Amino acid sequence: METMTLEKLAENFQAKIDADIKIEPNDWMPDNYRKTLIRQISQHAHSEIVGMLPEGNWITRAPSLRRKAVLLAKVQDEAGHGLYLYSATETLGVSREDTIDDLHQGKVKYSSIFNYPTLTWADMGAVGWLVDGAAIMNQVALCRTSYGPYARAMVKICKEESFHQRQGYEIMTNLMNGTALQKEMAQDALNRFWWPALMMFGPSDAESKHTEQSMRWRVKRYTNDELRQAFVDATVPQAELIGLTVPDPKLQWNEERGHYDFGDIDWDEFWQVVGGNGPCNKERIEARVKAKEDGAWVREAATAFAEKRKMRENQ
Ligand code: FAQ
Repeated sequence: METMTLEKLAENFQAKIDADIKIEPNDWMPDNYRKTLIRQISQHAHSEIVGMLPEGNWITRAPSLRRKAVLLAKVQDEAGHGLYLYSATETLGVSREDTIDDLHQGKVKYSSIFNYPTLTWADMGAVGWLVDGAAIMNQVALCRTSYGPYARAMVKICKEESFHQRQGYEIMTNLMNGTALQKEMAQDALNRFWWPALMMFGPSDAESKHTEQSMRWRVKRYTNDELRQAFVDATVPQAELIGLTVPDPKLQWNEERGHYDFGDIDWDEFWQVVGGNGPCNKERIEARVKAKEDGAWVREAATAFAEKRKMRENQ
């Protein structure tokens, strides 16, 4: 009897998904659907927050007041994205505190891309253009994901990511209109960020362990390889337009497929970075742990004030 009921619940759940009806926090959902969402949304939240570090590194060194204001606004937007996404994770029954502790203890992942250093000002261009560009490609699809709170968070996030991509491309365009040294700096940033940006979309479809089930649940609307291809197709003409060369000798337009063919991704590098051995993994986590420790007094003061007010109200 119990099994029958569960079967019926699962059947109704899948029927809702197939009819594109959003799943909301209080609806019945299979345990693994909940677990998949907690993993994906919390990883996404951590990526937004850890992702503030490589660009935050350049706020004090921005070359003009305008560029500083733009970069500051962008980095603050990423903090906001992290907060919406932690809230969306909480609707699935986990606490924000535990989720963040898992990150600090190295138990969970965040996007591989944020483990690469930002060495020059041109990296602010490459990150905005390529990293936010890749993020949008993935996140526009997630506006139609099956879990309501995640889908709704994505709508606002995508609007902001679009501004982020534009400001990055503007930096690259300005550098490509500049001196030989500035052009060289822009090309060097593209050389270093191109392949890691392609890795953001995750392992190839053949190696991706979650894609098949996540597509059935409409958590994901496109596969990793489909989104990676769409990103390459959209980005290569942008590079060419401003005189940049994509660092891939195998890159070629394939008339028959109507897509660019591109070279092999170094998956060993990807798994090394995901496994904690990228150039900046250690310092990124240390920076997050330090930020939490440094902010402890603020949380204590806020809680003490709230408790005092409660006591006064009860008097
Ligand atoms: N890095 O079976 P799949 C941004 C993990 S936001 C690290 O294919 P799935 C904005 C994966 O989690 C960037 N780990 O997994 C910004 C799984 O882990 P498990 C973040 C990765 O979930 C810009 C395992 O490998 N965006 O950048 C990566 O079906 C500038 C097997 O992989 C999102 O998180 C990776 N690149 O597909 C902020 C979007 N790829 O189970 C600041 C939402 C895969 O072993 C500055 N997430 N893994 O623990 C997704 O769409 C999906 O989770 C994928 C992966 C597509 C990332």
